[in-house]
Amino acid sequence: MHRGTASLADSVPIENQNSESRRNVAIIAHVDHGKTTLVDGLLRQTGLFRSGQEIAERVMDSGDLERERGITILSKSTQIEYEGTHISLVDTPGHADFGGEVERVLGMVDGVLLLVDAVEGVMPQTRFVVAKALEHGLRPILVINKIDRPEQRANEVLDEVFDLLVELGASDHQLDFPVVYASGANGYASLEATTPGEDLRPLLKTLIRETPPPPCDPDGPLQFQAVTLGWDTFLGRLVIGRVERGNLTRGEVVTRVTRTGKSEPFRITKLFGTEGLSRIERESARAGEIVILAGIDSIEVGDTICAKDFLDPLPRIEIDPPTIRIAFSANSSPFAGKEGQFLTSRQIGDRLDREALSNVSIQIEHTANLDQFQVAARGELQLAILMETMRREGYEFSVSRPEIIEREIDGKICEPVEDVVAEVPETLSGVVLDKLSGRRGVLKSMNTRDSRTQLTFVVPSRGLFGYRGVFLSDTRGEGLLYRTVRGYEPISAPPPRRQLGALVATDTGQATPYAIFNIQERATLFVPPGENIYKGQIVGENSRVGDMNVNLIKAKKLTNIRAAGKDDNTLITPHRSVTLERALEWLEDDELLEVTPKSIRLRKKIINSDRRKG
Ligand SMILES: Nc1nc2c(ncn2[C@@H]2O[C@H](COP(=O)(O)OP(=O)(O)OP(=O)(O)O)[C@@H](O)[C@H]2O)c(=O)[nH]1
Ligand SMILES: [Mg+2]
Repeated sequence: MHRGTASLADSVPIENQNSESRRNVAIIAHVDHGKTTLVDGLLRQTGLFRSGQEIAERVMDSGDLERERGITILSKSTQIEYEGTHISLVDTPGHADFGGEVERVLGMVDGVLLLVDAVEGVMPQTRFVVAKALEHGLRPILVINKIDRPEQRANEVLDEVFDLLVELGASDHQLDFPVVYASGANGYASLEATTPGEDLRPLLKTLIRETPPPPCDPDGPLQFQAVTLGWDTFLGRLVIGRVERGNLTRGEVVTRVTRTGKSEPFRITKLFGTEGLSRIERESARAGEIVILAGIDSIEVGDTICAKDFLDPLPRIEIDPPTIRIAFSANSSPFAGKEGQFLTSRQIGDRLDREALSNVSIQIEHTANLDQFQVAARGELQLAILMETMRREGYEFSVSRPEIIEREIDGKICEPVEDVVAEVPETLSGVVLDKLSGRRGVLKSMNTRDSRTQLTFVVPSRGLFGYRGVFLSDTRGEGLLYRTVRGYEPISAPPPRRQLGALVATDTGQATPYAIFNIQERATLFVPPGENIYKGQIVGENSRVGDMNVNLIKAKKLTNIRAAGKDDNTLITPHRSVTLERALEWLEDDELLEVTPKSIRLRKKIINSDRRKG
């Protein structure tokens, strides 16, 4: 099974190494600052891509949705070897909704590479990941990345990071962090901002020198915490984590300790380490190593695996609570059951429960209504990814409008508030300022460089509901918007409502070009001509306040009306297709989002227009 390269073939078997020659490091940063690309560079540098081997970009982004969207969703680890030191690298997501993925892996590393883009500098999620690293007592190695960019401003970025650490209460030791300047994409690093390096060795050397080896007691009784769960068709459930104490041996009987303190013995049937992109079978692993084991199906992230005669569970993994909640139920639309494979509430509930076992930042509440499940998460994107994953697996369901989760702090009801950074062409800064101020945003700073303006705000999560769509259209796709939950503050005002009404179909049938043509001046359509629609379905957005009922299947003889793209004589405006993220932001309380493997439709909860008010 060994698929390593020459440099690895000569090395000492991993089993025989002591913890001095081992480092466990997580790579953390704001979204897009280059974490996954840097891992490619490090794999290449240490020879784990064989020469001539065709490798995809960003190999750690191995999930389908990660590849399609070009973002990291799950934390994943790989191992490289450099001059006799084995380094486990944990790549983490930078998007705020997946912050729980960063939190859950920090317990198994002894150092972090904090990447900061040499142009963008400190961003909201930089602050979040630094705060979490400091809480874990870690001292970051600052990697000012993308130093190849001509507009780089490494010196200012270094000051920004220093100020951030001071603000977050870092210790003197943490403030004395090492700095490396790098270009992950070009595969070089340097200790000087002004001299580009030749390769990534300066970074590897700094990493090995500045990261402590894992604390390690190989002779004590076994302790191993499940940090990630995976699945393999042949092996079943895979459990990934770090051996905190003692040894793990294949074939050994060990005990799992659950959240409630219950214990369950099982036999370790397989044990693996990772080398580059391959899984390497192992006989044993010792304290300090990150490994994968099989042999137990029912396990939850945070459970400890202990020696069978010495139960000593580690503290559960603590992460920030979810901020939004949504209700999942079986699809009850007139088109229900036509496109999905798993339809019943029971199937949906089981699938959601399974998600919560492996995804620490998702919580499922079964409600008094047996057909409805409240799913709590860290943001709309996280929910959209869960929904997309389920529909690809064949599930069909409906969801309600997300709601913000309030918390009581010191007797006061509080709501989450977020750090928001909008980066837009200078001429558009006014409209962003107006709209966010109108949503209870407080402007913190505003800087213009090279005719791009960066505005930073603190805004309640509630106020941001539905804002992304508004921002995209206000900035015509030329703006960037980042948000990260910062904390909780007492509630100050009710949430804003959607400004524009829904266009609701009064009849079931096929949407006709004629009917669409007649309404398109007054609404933005969500469906193209020819689409099957049902009574009560939301087929567009009204251009005004208030809902509008419309007969979209009305036919009349077609003379000059043709579908878009067929002819110069285009009369039908292309429709705006419904995406999961935009739909979640758009929904109102009396509406539902219907999700099937083939379709995403919006509808009114009450199908009959005469029974709906307004
Ligand atoms: N100029 C330049 N661009 C880079 C560099 N490294 C990465 N990029 C680009 O930055 C973008 C994001 O890179 P990723 O490696 O996916 O960033 P990430 O931090 O893993 O992103 P998330 O996991 O989604 O948070 C891609 O378009 C890369 O091509 C670099 O060293 N220089
Ligand atoms: Mg990534």
